[in-house]
Amino acid sequence: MIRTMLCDLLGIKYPIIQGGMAWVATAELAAAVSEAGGLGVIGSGAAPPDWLREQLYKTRSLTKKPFGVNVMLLSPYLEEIMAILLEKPVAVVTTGAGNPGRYVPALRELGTKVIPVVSSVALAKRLTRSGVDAFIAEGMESGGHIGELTTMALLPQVVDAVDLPVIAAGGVYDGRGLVAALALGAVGVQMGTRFMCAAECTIPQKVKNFVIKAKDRDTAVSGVSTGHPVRALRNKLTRKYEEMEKNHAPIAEIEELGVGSLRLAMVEGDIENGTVMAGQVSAMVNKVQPAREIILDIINGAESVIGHLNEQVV
Ligand code: TUI
Repeated sequence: MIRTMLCDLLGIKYPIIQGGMAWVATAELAAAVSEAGGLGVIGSGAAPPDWLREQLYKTRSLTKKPFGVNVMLLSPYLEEIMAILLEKPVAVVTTGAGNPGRYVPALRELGTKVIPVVSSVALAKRLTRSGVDAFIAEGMESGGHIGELTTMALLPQVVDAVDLPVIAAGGVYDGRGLVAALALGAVGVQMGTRFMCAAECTIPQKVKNFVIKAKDRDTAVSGVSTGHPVRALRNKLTRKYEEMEKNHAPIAEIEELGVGSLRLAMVEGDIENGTVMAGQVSAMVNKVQPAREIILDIINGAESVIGHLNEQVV
């Protein structure tokens, strides 16, 4: 049994947080992860407020355990999304793609733990002053919107720079990843890609199969030239990005490619023309499993790794 202070901070059994993936992390997945002893997280992405209200209602009907909501700070509905989270507080709010500073006091006032995802030391340092509860240090192995540093380099730097608990994200798949994160000073992990293939995850089977089929070099980073790098599984759309970026197409034209493309993949199941955001560990995902099985595999794996570490050093 692997427990850390993160378990006490969030009221969960295992130090595992599910990534708040837009269009992927719905009530069904979040509730299943929370029921299994991790922290399930609804990914509100750029979804309208009514969608979030419905997901919150559904999650609360499926679990009485703590769960969270990820707020994507570039959402066109940001103010309305925050208003919902202030009206009916959740245990945890994670944030991505920006600085949540001005929302922190009101959320904390209601007892909501605020955990921003950071991809740089500078942002983590800036945010310590706004009163957040912990950080998720996310390396560029992750799927979706990413920074420049790898988890291996970023995580210990964030751990050294701040006095708050740090959770590792990016490149974590199993017990080995959890133990590695703990060794680098993290108190737990956040995992997205592996939970895409949870049985309870509502994305089309076609998308799950695409992740399962992926090999080590099958993700690509698009949008570096626009300042919004995104990692996704290689397909017709990422090849189009590559072509346009090579030809120095206007930034607006490149950004246009991405509009609506995440929904196209994750809801419509169009794995060629949509953006199938997924991390580098896609290659390790080889089957669909219930969320509970995923979590127990990670925890049992981590225990076994810890047990064998001493024998490994000769
Ligand atoms: O946010 C993510 N991953 C995401 S968000 C997303 S949806 C999206 N929609 C439109 C454009 C881009 C993405 C898909 N995947 N991960 C957490 C994360 N946050 N990674 C990097 C950051 C980040 C980046 C810049 C956080 C803060 C930041 O700058 C803030 C500042 O003020 O300096």
